[in-house]
Amino acid sequence: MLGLGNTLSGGIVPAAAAAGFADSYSLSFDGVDDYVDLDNAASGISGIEGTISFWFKPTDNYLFEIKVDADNYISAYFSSGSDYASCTRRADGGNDTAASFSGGSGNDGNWHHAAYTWSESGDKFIAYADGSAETTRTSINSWDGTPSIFTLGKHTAHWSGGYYSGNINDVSIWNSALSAGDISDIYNSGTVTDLSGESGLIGYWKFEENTGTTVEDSSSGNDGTLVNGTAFDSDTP
Ligand SMILES: [Ca+2]
Ligand SMILES: [Ca+2]
Repeated sequence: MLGLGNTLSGGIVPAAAAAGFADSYSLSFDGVDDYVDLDNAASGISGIEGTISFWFKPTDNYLFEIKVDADNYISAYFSSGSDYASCTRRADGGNDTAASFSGGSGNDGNWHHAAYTWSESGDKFIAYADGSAETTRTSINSWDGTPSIFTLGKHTAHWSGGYYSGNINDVSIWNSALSAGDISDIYNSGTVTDLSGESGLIGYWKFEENTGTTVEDSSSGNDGTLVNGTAFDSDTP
C-alpha cells in the first residue's frame, strides 16, 4: 500500500490537495521527431518485476519504450485508428500483450491514466486504464537482460518505429508490481497526486520545469532530456 503522504484508515486523502501539489505542466509531442531520453534510468529498471505509471492525452502512436534488445522490451502505443492502447512485454522473444482503453474511451479529448505492472514471480502482466485493471496476462515469458534504453514518445523495437503525438504527464517507474489498490490510489479519481517520497520509485518525472531541455527525476537523480523540440505545455489533467 502506498503512503501517498495521507493514508488514513478508511480511505485516502488526495495528497495533491493536502500537500498543495501544483501540477501545472505536461509535455507535448509533435508526432514527427519529439521524444524524451530517459536512458539514465534504464539500467535500474527490471523487466522481471516492475510498474510504469503515467498520464496521457493521446492523438496517436508510441507512448514509451524500455528496451534491452529486439527480444526484450516493454512498450506501449495508442492507436488512433482503433482507439485503444496496447502494451507489449516482449521477454526472451515471447510476447505478453495487453490492451487497455479498448472501450474506445481513450481518444475522447480528455486526460487518462495508464499503468502496466509485471511480475514473473506473481506470473502476471496487467494493463490498467484509469485506475482499474483491464487486461491480465498469465504464463508470462522470462525476461533476459538489463535495459539500456528508456524513452517516451519514441519506439524502435518492432515494426517501423514511430513517434507519439499528444501529451504525457507525471511518469513514474517502480521496482515492484504495484497492487490494484496502489494503482487506484495513484489514479486518485482523476487528479494527479504527488508521489515524491514513495518507497520503490526508480524514477519520477513531473515535467514542471517549463524551461530548458532537462527534466528532473524527483526520486533519484536520473534526469532526462527533451529531444527535437518536445515542449512543456500548460495542458494538464
Ligand atoms: Ca506535470
Ligand atoms: Ca520536433
